[in-house]
Amino acid sequence: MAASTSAVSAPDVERTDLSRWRLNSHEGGGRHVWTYLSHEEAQTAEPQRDEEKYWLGIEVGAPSLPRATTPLDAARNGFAFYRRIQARDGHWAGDYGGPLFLMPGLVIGMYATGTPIPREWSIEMRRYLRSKCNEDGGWGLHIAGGSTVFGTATNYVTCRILGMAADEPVMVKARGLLHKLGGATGAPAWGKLWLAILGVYDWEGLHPVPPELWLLPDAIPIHPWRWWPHTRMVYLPMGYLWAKRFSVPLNPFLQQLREELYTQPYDTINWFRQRNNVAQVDIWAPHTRTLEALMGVLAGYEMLGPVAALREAGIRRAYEMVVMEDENTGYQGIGPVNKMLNYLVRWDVEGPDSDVMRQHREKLKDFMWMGPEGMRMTGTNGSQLWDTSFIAQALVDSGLVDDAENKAACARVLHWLDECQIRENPRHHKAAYRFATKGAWPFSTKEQGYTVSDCTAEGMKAVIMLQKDAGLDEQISEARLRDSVDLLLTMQNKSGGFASYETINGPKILEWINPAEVFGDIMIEYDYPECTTSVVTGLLKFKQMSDYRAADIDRCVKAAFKYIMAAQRPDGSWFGSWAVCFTYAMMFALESLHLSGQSCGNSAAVRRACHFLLSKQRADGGWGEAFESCVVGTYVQAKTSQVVQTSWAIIALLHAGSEDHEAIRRGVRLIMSRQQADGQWRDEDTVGVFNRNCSISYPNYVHSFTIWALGKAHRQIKGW
Ligand code: LAN
Repeated sequence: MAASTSAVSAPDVERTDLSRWRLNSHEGGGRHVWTYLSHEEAQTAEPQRDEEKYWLGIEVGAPSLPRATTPLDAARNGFAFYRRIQARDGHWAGDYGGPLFLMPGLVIGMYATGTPIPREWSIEMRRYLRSKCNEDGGWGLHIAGGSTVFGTATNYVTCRILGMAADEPVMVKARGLLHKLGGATGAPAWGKLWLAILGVYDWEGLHPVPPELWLLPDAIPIHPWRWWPHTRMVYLPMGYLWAKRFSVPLNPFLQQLREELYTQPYDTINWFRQRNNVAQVDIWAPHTRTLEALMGVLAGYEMLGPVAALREAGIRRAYEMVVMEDENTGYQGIGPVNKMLNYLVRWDVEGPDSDVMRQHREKLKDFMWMGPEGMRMTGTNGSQLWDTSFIAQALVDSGLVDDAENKAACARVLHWLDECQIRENPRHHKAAYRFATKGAWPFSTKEQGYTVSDCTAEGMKAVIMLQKDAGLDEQISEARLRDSVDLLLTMQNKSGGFASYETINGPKILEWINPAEVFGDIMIEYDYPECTTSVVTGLLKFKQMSDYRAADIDRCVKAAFKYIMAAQRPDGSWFGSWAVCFTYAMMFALESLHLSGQSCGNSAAVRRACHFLLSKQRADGGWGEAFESCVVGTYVQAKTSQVVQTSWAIIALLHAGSEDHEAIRRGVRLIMSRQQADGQWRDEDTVGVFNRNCSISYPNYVHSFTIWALGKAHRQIKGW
């Protein structure tokens, strides 16, 4: 399970000088670009700011604060530290790493297109990969996961491209494990894809991804526009690359890799038979009979020879859609996977010296995060809006917004939220099957530009709380908030629930043809309790300040509550999809029930929820839930209590109006006991998750939710 970190401190591992890294997040808009100064530049450059030091793991040297005796004092100390690491433009930056299947796409994509990899990146990516290698020598799908063929095969070739020799002990061990797992032939589809692009896996070993799918009439229930945006945006460029059988031409290095990756000579592998060969350790969502039957039909079509005109039209259509996606997202893509696949498509068509590739190259930087153990590729270009809107709400809810020393920080937050709101629909809107964006807040930056239901709601809540509740000078007019409300009201599903990026547009049976064996529930959108709750609370917050569309809001909220109640499990819990796990979802669900007037005093559902949460409290007063909860679907205790989950549980119990104040106090005491003298809390276990099976880091949660829980507890419970 646990990744070994021994390599980080090994003296012989090459590393850069951490004091020469700078984070240029001052350009506005929240863009993150880490740059490495030359020796000369470092002599005259501004000294590193606390923000940079903090994220690089260099001691910030913040002074010790007077010991907190009440939760509010502890929250105050917490923010005294946290505001030191606020970005100059007002948001909070952070490491959004965790998945280990992203950097291979970057490195293979750069290699395939001859894009030079900066030396400092290469050194630090190697250091990162060494540090995330499991004890058995392999890599997992993510930093908290056991070794898989996907993780090991793709990160193995990544290390090799980055210059690590085949006979280095780390490589020898990784190769040994890979062979023990059956070799790279058993990589899941997305692993096969990257290896095929590199020219070290035969395209014959991949199931077809015909771009002709994009030529189907929109009304067909399986048309890709109906898929979850991440999935359709990954399969779009994949279709192009598959149809073209895009591969790096064979060279002696790749020849050598072909020898290293398999347990038998490359030329003797029966590639066609590998299509359904996926190593057992990798499988989360096994192929269904329906998928295999469909793939059989597609394989037959390929054997007969596809209709050339159709194939050409499919390729052209996929390319046009890739162009629209690039232009809609400032060359970021919706995420790092389609970013790199689009990168290859555009290079293939437009060539390396085009303006398009110049822009694409520039935006590679947005996904590269430098941290204490090296450089990683992140799950999106950051989590800027998400983190900033939580701390904004925490500051208002706790009253810390009124402290004189926090005024400037709060004003900067509001200014950033103002800049981050998306004011127009996408440039290519209907043509690119994009959901409307006017009035939205995104998850990361305005430039990335995708609407997310809960991000829009949390962004809107943060603005209303800062402007109305805390009385900061208005930056965002009511008209602009009305745009957000209009947008949210169009995002509701028939069930009453809300999904992530858009409404549910496809049938559930699409999941039967989920071809990505490593992730579950990725084919279509689903209702999520977390997203639904955020939207409900956002709309109700808005209703407190305006009559605009009050009847529509009421109708929407009523239907949403029906969904939230129906999603509660008999044991009183809610299952969370975007962080670990029940504790997270319960915080959201109980917030919305609170707003509907339900509390322990008058609602059996809320009492059941509290009972569930209280039954999970640990002897030390804290809560700690393991990542495995998301995978197995039942509550699994972590090894130790975690401050973030303890904060979520406290916030949930406070929303519920739990009368067990002693339980809340014990939780509060645990959080306070873990606070450092300078006010900060140290990072603990990874709490983010996606697609049921992959962990992702939210290192800002340890600041925002602790401050929030302490401030809220102080306000709601008397006699500290
Ligand atoms: C995210 C991160 C944020 C998350 C919340 C806002 C928390 C959630 O409530 C809605 C869904 C959303 C926006 C979300 C969706 C999936 C993402 C984008 C991620 C978990 C971050 C990384 C992940 C993305 C799919 C990673 C790339 C992998 C692929 C399978 C393409």
